Amino acid sequence: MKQNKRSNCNLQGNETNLRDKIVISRKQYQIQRRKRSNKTSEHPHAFQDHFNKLLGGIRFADFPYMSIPTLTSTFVGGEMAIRRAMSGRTAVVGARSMSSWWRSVEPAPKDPILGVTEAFLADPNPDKVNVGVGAYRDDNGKPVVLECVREAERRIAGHLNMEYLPMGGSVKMVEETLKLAYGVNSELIKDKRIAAVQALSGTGACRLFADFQKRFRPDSQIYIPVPTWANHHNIWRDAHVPQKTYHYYHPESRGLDFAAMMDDIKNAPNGSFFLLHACAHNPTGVDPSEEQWREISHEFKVKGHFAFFDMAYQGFASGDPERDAKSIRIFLEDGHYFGIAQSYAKNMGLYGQRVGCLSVLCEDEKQAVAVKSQLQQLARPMYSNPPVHGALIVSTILSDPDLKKVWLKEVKVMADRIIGMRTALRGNLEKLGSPLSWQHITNQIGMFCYSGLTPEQVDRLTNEFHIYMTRNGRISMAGVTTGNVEYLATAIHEVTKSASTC
Ligand code: KET
Repeated sequence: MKQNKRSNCNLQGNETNLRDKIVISRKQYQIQRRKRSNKTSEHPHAFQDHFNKLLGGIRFADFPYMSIPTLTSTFVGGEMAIRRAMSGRTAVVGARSMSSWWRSVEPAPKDPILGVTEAFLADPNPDKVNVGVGAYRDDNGKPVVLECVREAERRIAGHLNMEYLPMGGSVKMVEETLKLAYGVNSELIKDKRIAAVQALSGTGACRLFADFQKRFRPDSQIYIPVPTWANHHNIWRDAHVPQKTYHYYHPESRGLDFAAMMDDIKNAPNGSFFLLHACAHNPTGVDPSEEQWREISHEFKVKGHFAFFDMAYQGFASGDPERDAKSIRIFLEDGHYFGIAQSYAKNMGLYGQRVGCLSVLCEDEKQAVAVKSQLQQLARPMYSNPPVHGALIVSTILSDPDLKKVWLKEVKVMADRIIGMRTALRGNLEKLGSPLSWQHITNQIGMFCYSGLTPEQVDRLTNEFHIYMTRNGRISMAGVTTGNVEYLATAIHEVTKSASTC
């Protein structure tokens, strides 16, 4: 009884407090608003400074296919949303009604890649074509489950428990994954010099590394190629690592701007972090040659730079995962310490299983143990431990020599189908009498064709022909089939025939 009385009393007290708070907060809010409006001449400046700092070395001119709002949200979106939310909060302090919690939250801009799939799915047109997301389709346009994966699933079914994996994930899967990148007989693996954890596919591996970089090299920046996979910018932005860019693609020659890239590598402060695509560069389909990789590796050595390889397409460049690891092997020969993000989304078709690996090459076993323990500590509060099923599929396939052979054959089949579609797309465009050169379609490698189509031409393809692709003109060749290649070529010809260049 006594207890009740006291709590009633408290309740009334709380209500009075709340009313007081509302009155006070309104007054404070008005005072703050007045203060803010007096400061208007100073405020935009302060914000501009902060904004510039966040943008780091980003040059607006490097991203002609992104509108200023998209560019802004890509690089500083999270930061701006938080600022907006915080300024909104001032008005509701002490007067939290259920409806006011998220009033200041505005819709996030659509993802430039996954947003394309959303738009494609919403289109009822039966002739629609999706060459947006980098996901492999068979020649009937259907998603593929590899035979090696089906066999692994048969073996796994009902035989294993669903207990948590350790924070670092499946040891067996990680071990097999390291062999793919560092070599089957790598001494580094035997000497336990590689700190490696299972990651939530390639994205998770990049993010874990970005967080690790921020925690242990808090003043560092990351150099990112222009262009790159759009999500790289989001990942390092959300990890609060300032971004710089380096030259990569040369639009006129549709090849690598090697000289400018080397200049940027030379001009970066010693000991800088660089993000490199290990093979099948996304979105350009342009990779350095072996000789160029050697030069890059040499210059990294001279400058003491750290290379972080994103290897999301091992096997998709040449059809052979071993050959596609060449860039990494060159860096190994030169004695670098680097990091790698690996993914089984594409080369094993395990997109939704989210299975990948982050590895960091260390000086010795002791350092590797320390680094791994820190990677695990970063993972623990984020997702605790990674999912088990995809890891089991991968370790089942790679630890059985016969099943591994089946996988290698299937990777080659996927890569070859894409190469065939490159020839077919180019051939169809030439047959239509396109006045433009489409040689780059067959010169480029990997999953994508960086077509040179402008954002306006892409919009026409979508609006008039129901063809969906990213606005930077990237065509996912994995979505091109013998059934849609002619239609695609006709539509591309239609939107480009009056252009002097594509
Ligand atoms: N790196 C690169 C270069 C990359 O293209 C992707 C995916 C990833 C990492 C991440 O893949 P994950 O599924 O996390 O292992 N790219 C395709 C899909 C996407 O945007 O998420 C794409 O570019 O279409």
